[in-house]
Amino acid sequence: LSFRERGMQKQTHPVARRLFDIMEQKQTNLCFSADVDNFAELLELADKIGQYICCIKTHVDIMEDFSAQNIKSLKELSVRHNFLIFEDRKFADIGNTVRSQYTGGIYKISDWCDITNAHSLPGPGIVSGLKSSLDDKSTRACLLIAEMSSQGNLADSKYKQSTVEMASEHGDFVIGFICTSKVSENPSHIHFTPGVKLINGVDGFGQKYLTPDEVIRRRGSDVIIVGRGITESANRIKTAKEFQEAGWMAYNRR
Ligand code: UP6
Repeated sequence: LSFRERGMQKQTHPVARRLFDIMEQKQTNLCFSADVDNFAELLELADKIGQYICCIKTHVDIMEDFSAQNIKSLKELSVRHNFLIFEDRKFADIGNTVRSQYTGGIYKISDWCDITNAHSLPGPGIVSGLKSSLDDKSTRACLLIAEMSSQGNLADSKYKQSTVEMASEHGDFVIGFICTSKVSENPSHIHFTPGVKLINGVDGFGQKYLTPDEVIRRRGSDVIIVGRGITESANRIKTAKEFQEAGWMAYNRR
């Protein structure tokens, strides 16, 4: 099924539907992992490469200058260039705690991010806790971390399977997975894969890199997450376009 057809499935969550729409409209399955430490750089990148991405992924707790105003500016860019905002918070605590972490503190993540993510390790209470804080579940969504890209991670096949079951029980909030290959046969689930570069490799801390073609065409994932492949390149804009083209070509070949 194409992204468009998957967006039209009955059980597809509104946020997933929007993402499928954006991907088809802009012909991109590139999620840019904006792992920089200041908003001037993040906003400039979002503006310059916004046309090539379906989603921007943030780590709000690595920013030196977080403010509501800076988030408002990012939000404006996401509207102008039509991409979603995904806060890679990787929640991992009991439901009652993640509920406060999602809505409270200085970041108030649930106010501004379309998508966030959570480890399935604590059990389904983590999803219920996150969900319970939302007045309108149709505007916010979550990915469960079924697999990781790092060497030696502890997510085995049983863990992965249980994560998929957990997602299926919470279709009103969980729209897909962080994973290294397709884990669910449900067409409304979206698969996001980090650890992507134009050539295979590994960084100094066990991060494993695969190519867009391997991830999308061979392993059946949907969205490539690219950080340093773009941020460390000499020409970030041109490189972002290269990843967009490589990801989209792999999707078309599939
Ligand atoms: N990320 C992974 N692997 C996972 C889950 N998340 O790399 O299993 C996140 C990292 C980083 C990004 O936190 O923000 O994806 C990958 O960045 P990179 O392309 O620079 O390696």
